[in-house]
Amino acid sequence: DFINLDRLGYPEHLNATVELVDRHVAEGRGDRIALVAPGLRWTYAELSRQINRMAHVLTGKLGLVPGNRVLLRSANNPVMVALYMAVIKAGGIVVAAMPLLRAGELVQIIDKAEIRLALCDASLRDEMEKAAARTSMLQRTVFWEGAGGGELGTLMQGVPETFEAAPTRADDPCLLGFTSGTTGLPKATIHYQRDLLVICDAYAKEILRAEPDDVFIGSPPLAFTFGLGGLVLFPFRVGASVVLLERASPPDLAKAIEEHRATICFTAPTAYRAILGKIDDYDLSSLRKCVSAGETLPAPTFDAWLAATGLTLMDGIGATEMLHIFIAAREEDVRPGATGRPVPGYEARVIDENGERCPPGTPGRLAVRGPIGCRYLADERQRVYVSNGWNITGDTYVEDEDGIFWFKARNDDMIVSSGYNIAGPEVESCLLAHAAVAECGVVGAPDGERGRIVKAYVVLRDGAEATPDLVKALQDHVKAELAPYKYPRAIAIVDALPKTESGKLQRFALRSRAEQ
Ligand code: 3SK
Repeated sequence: DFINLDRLGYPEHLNATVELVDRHVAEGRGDRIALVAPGLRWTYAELSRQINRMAHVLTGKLGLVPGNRVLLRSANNPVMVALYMAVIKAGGIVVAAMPLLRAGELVQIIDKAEIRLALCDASLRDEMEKAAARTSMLQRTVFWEGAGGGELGTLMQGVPETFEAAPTRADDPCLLGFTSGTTGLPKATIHYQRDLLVICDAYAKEILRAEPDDVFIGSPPLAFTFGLGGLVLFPFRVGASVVLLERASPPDLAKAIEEHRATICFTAPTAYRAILGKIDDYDLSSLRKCVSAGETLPAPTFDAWLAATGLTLMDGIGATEMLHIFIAAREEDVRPGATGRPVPGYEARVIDENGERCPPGTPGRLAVRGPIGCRYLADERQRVYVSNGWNITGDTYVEDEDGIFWFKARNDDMIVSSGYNIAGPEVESCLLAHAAVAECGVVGAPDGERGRIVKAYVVLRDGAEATPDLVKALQDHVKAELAPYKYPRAIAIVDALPKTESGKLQRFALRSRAEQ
């Protein structure tokens, strides 16, 4: 069944911040805790006041008008959350950039989304300033420090604590989610005010069944829509609280679960595996739900987590294009190793090359449709992603006789490692810029800890020597040019790469070599 949006009662005019934050204050829940971070606890009332002051700064001193796009860049902290909500309340469009992105990657986003205003945590100043110097598009960058200092803090002084929300419509854009695309050329996916509520009312209410007393925690960055949903929208929709971690390595995450008695955790299988390795060091007994997404969840990880904690990992697959999870496992209906069933409101099927539905048990391309679909910003790749109203996600799946969906493989050049999507060709272009590299091919290789790792096959230029120092230099080169999680953790120096007769790299041959 599709979710009938009329039945859900979304009005023609709505503002997601009003629904997610201000509603709690208006209905007498303002003193409940919304955000927890080191040394800070903001109630919904305090969060609402912060958002209002930021919205005044945005629309007054910084000249934002509805429809303007605003870049936000920070680790997961309260100011980042409040700014997200403030831009949306003011009718602007948030473009959140991962904190690890390098200047070149930021410039691509700024130019593509035509961003004139950026707000950035001062701890990420260097790459932001480098980016600003490389594009004439960006007119103004405001930095903030800690929980409200720096230039933003100065701008917020003496500003009113109430703000009338922009009269946004349910179908006004409020978010551009960037995804790197298989070639590394980023694509922006447009999401509307209503979409932010739809994912709560579909996944969070129907599958997660969160409660106001829940304490959410997790590791995905807020710039990744997995993190935005799990660590902002879902808790806010039910008036629960969220613990924000700027550093969320698996030990940090496990320690924080214990310290804050967190009840719902969002992270990727890699993190669950790493925590399992030291499970006796932590008291995780407060947890009642653990969501796993961003990469495939192997059955052994599921089994080990169940044995160690008594909890079923709730697997799910989502996409930035679809905003959040569209196939998921309910706790009471889990098949280890399977992703699950379509989230209520979504339909999924496995199709063959001609777009026909495959019989149960036959692998094919995953096609999905529902209340949210892909709308790329001015990008030809829209035609590839959406066909006959179905979103073709780029995954190979099998649907079994019971309507359960089982992941088989990605059918493009994306490498999913520790929950990050990494475009092989982007890493190739970066390596090719190094003086020692003549040719290269980059694919995913299986890895017990991270699911997959980035593996580069490199042909060296004459005169370059295959030494451990050179391998390290190549890795450092990628870390300096691209977000560090993209660097090749394995590099094989080879004499030649497999090619077609016309000289094209045969990535499938490298992929199968990497599997061995
Ligand atoms: O499965 C994913 O990678 C994903 C992407 C975007 C939003 C949510 C999820 C789980």
